Amino acid sequence: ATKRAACLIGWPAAHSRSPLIHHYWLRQLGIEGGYSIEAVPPEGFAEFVLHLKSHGYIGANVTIPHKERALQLTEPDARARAVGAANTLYYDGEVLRSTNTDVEGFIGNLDASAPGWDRTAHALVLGAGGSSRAVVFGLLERGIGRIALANRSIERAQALRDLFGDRVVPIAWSDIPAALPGAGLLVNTTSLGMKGQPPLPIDLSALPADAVVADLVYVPLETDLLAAAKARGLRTADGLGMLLHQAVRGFDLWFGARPHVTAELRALVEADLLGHT
Ligand code: SKM
Repeated sequence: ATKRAACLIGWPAAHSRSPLIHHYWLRQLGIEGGYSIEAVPPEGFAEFVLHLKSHGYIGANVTIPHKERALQLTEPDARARAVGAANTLYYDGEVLRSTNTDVEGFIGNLDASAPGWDRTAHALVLGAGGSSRAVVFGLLERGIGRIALANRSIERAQALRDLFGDRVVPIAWSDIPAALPGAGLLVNTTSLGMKGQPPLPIDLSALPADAVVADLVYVPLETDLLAAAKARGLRTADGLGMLLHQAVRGFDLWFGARPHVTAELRALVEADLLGHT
């Protein structure tokens, strides 16, 4: 049998742990396949996607900064269209379709890490970029009452309100402290706290005692934000959990088997991250 392979297209892309995840599942399920990394700059992205098959791929994940552009170059499903970004591409015959699995990645990880989180009425989401769209879409779909959305440029937060409706309430970055006491769920979708970036300048002591804190950053595995939340005894959901959960449906679409996010897989990626950070 010929080896079927998918890839991650990003710029930069070398840091990704997706190959480790997909290779693990291929091995577990006894499927002959591959998953590689393709560092493709923005100016080369359209050509690469339009010829994905001739580059040897049956599908792809797409990451920063290509997720919005991917939507325009493929046949997106309703979810990718609603989120405004695609991260998973797959062929349906000759047609290259796309979807967004970041939504279920975020929500699936939150369900697994903090059962009952959805009983909260109010969330505070930091950042209004591509991953924030997936988070906001998922929270609204799960029935959250109100999302205070803080972004350093408030225009981008307002754009999400225009897209998703009045349950999204843009707030100024300087109003975060005032929003903390009412937030049952705090989500960081910015790159603050990532290795090489400054930490999020937020004091969590004003959050309710039963609040849940989620961070999309996974290098380092435990950001200062998550460490502070744990020190306060709050429940947390981390970026690695989201990365694992978003990978499931892509694997199924490409290789035809639904894999599982197991403790063993998580431990494997964790060990790799700790060895490299
Ligand atoms: O949406 C995901 C993408 O599918 C894979 C990825 C990665 O490998 O770093 C990150 C996210 O953007």
